[in-house]
Amino acid sequence: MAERQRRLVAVSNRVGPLSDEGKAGGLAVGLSDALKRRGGLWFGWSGNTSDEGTFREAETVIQDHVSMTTIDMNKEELEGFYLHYANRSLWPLLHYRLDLAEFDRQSDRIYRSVNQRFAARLAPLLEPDDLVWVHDYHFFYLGSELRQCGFKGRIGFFLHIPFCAPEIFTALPASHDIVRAMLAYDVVGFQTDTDRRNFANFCVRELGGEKLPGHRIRVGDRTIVAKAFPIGIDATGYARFAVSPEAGEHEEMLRDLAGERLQIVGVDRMDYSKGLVERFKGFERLLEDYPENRGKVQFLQVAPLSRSELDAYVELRRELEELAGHINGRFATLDWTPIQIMTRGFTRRALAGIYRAARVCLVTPLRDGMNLVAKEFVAAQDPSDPGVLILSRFAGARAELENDALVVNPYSTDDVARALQRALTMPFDERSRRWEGMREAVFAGTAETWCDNFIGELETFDGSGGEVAGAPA
Ligand code: ADQ
Repeated sequence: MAERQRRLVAVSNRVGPLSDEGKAGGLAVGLSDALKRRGGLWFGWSGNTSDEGTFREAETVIQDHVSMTTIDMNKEELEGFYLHYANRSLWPLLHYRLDLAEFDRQSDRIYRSVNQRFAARLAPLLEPDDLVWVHDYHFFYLGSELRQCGFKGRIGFFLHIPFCAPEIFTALPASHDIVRAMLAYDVVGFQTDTDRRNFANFCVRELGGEKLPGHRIRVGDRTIVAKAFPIGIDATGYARFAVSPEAGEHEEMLRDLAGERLQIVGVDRMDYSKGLVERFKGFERLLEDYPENRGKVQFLQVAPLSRSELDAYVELRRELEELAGHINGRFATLDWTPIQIMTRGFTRRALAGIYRAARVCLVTPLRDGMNLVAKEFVAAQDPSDPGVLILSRFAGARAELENDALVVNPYSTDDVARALQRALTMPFDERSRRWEGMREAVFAGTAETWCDNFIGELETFDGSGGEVAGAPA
């Protein structure tokens, strides 16, 4: 198909790595596979600050048919755009944490201007028939800014994190401007149908729009597609990682360490959205309410530090370390440490080995767009001894895995403890049956199908693409 040859241009805050070995975040894992397959341009921030900031000359690295072009930010841009607006206003708000969200007009102004600067730098690199795919909450205004620069081609947007209920989103002073700007995209993708519905309801209730058949929304003279595209992993590749020598070494190390004990693992960036405090309390409740587990289980939480510049994250680390100390102090014996927390990164292969050594994986975020750890855990399991997934009802992954994971309310310590007990005592046949069900889902909805579905929707879009949407006031 000739249309398949259109160039893909991806835009995201962090670019790369394309390598399997990288300590990649969720977004990079999905996107790099698509770009490598199609070839294209990946545009974003260099990760560096310089005095010239977004005006400094771009750098381009070409690897595996992908050009990775990045620009700097200056200190003021980085602070206002990334640390403040993206991470202190949008991230907590969209994860339903209005209590942690801070709003100020200075960072709002800088966020808009960085979006405008990125669009101005990207626009000259675009061909009219490029498919531009913008990622995540850092770049809500980028599409509308590209339209202002005169780009009339297709632009899609995918939100990796939740889109909260309109009742919460309206607390953001710029909520109307942001959603109006999102209407400049042709296709807007969400992780789940709940997120899509929240967005559609905002358009209807706040902007007087209407829902049309075929996942379309009309606001004024703009009609766009808003649809759920649940992100997946490279399931086959991941299953291969899990049997690599490096994974084997890590699996063995953990099994040796555990001995006869059953291993519970959690793997999350250290972020308040991941429900780590509640999870630790759930584990403590397990040891309280089901004392037969004392000395028989051990819990490893891998939690690489993220955003350590922000107070909320420093506070979280302190609280977790204290809590782990408290649990160990209360239950440890000379030869048993119940809970261990590790803040270092692992390669994807090493992590796959850790998943494989686990009898139970705890994925209990208070909110999560999707949560790829849940899917990686499933893909990494040994069919002859598969582990059990305990999954939060508030993770996007629930939609695909709820039949066979043990679904919990992460706020309920009792619920988490009960699910842990059930998982630890689950007979092999049930473990195996549940794992087969989840495996099927993880192999059906992969990173590849996610990309193909989104790009397919963007390619076939026949709405009023190219018009300038209501520019933000
Ligand atoms: P994240 O919030 O980063 O992603 P998640 O989807 O779980 O959450 O992805 C984390 C990734 O980091 C996984 O691929 C995991 O293997 C990796 N990782 C975690 N700890 C690691 C460690 N110690 N060493 C190396 N790698 C580690 C955001 C959204 C999610 C959404 C993704 C993708 O918050 O909801 O699922 O984007 O869209």
